[in-house]
Amino acid sequence: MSNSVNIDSRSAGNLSQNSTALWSPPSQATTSLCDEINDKAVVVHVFFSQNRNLEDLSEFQQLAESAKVEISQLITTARSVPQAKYFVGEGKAQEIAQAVEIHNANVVLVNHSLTPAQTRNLESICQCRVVDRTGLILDIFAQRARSHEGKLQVELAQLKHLATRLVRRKTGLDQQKGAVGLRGPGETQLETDRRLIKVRIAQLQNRLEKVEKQRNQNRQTRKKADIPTISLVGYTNAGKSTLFNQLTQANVYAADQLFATLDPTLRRLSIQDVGTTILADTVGFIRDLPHDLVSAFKSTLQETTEASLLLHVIDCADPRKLENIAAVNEVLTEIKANEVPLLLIYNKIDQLEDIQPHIEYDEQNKPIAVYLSAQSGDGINLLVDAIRERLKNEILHFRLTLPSQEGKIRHHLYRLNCIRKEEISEQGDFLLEIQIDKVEWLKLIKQFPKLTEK
Ligand SMILES: Nc1nc2c(ncn2[C@@H]2O[C@H](COP(=O)(O)OP(=O)(O)OP(=O)(O)O)[C@@H](O)[C@H]2O)c(=O)[nH]1
Ligand SMILES: [Mg+2]
Repeated sequence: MSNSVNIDSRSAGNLSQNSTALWSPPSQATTSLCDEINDKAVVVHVFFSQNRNLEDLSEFQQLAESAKVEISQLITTARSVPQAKYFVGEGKAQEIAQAVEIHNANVVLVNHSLTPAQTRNLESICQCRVVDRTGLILDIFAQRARSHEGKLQVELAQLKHLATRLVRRKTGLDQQKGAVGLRGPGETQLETDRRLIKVRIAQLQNRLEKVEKQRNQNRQTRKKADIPTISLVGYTNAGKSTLFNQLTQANVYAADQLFATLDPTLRRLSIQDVGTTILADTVGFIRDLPHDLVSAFKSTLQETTEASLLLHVIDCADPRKLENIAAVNEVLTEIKANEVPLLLIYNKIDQLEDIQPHIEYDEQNKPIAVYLSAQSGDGINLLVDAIRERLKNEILHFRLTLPSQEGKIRHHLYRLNCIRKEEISEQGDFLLEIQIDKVEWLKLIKQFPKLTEK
């Protein structure tokens, strides 16, 4: 049993054998052997347009290095569309297989999404594991997961990915399928694997729900105490953790590798005129972030969706700056955080000539972007000013009608000292004139969803 699952799970793209041991306890399920073993890889990239995007390739090399893989050879090719059998052409597939043999490599990394069949075909011609881009990203996450919750989330994402790739193999018992009817022995094996994966997925979801409850409770407590959360988001390696350390004098891990941060870290940050806030450092995003990962990380990403302000950190020295911004916006939309107020942080200005730290304002004089260097600290004071303005300055004025039975909400509004005038209608409703900080209002809406019905 474990044999067949292990073979298939390799095609799910896990480099580390341990992380594919489906039935081991969760504490070990995502530990990776890669800390000790250096996989030797042949890296494959296909250019699909005339204009060869070398940055995309170098990012993939960075991903491989971040997974602690040694690159033995890089093979590139150009095609107009993927080939059905191997993704690359037959001749190229043979060239890859030869490179594997020459370098004695034990894995082929392909910078694209492969179908299960393409993975299998390449594996059989190369006689080694084949891992696609999604598999590589999942593997890095497996190596980085430290917290209990992080490990559960990564294992869940791996299993969901695996579940979609668990397909019948061309060899062995499966071939008998036709001969013995629909439920041949091979099919039964496959069904068993599927069932076991389903059971494990349900178990993981159950455990995650419990951890999630605790996280929600903590967030509720912060909400009750009216503490706004500021969440750092951005492309991986943009400098979020470096900025987090600068702002909070913390010492979280920041490094020139992709996905250095996985578990969110929260610290108090005191801002004049705003009071105590919570700053959250979170996992970085990347182009084509596997959907299974986004959904598995839903609860940690919630720090982001429920923040009062997002700081979108951008490496402005990266030639793909605009594409990176678009990729981050895409994930923000996917996790429904695209309507949270946002401040753009153009980081690493020390790497560009002629840019001084400064704040950019919109027509209403609202700060929308800050240019700074998280590493040198230049412009950090401007960032604090901009955060203050963004969290302080948006005052809303409006009228609100509350039915008489909503005394609790009225009481709350009085406590916030935001009722400027009050009348009672003939029906006994409260007619209120409200003046309130936008951040406070957003928090109130979350606490009393009824308010949005008004
Ligand atoms: N030159 C320069 N380098 C910086 C600056 N800020 C961060 N870095 C470097 O960029 C690299 C990535 O920094 P991190 O803070 O780990 O980036 P991150 O966004 O947290 O990355 P992940 O956690 O991997 O998503 C590190 O090598 C930092 O030293 C900066 O202002 N200037
Ligand atoms: Mg980080």
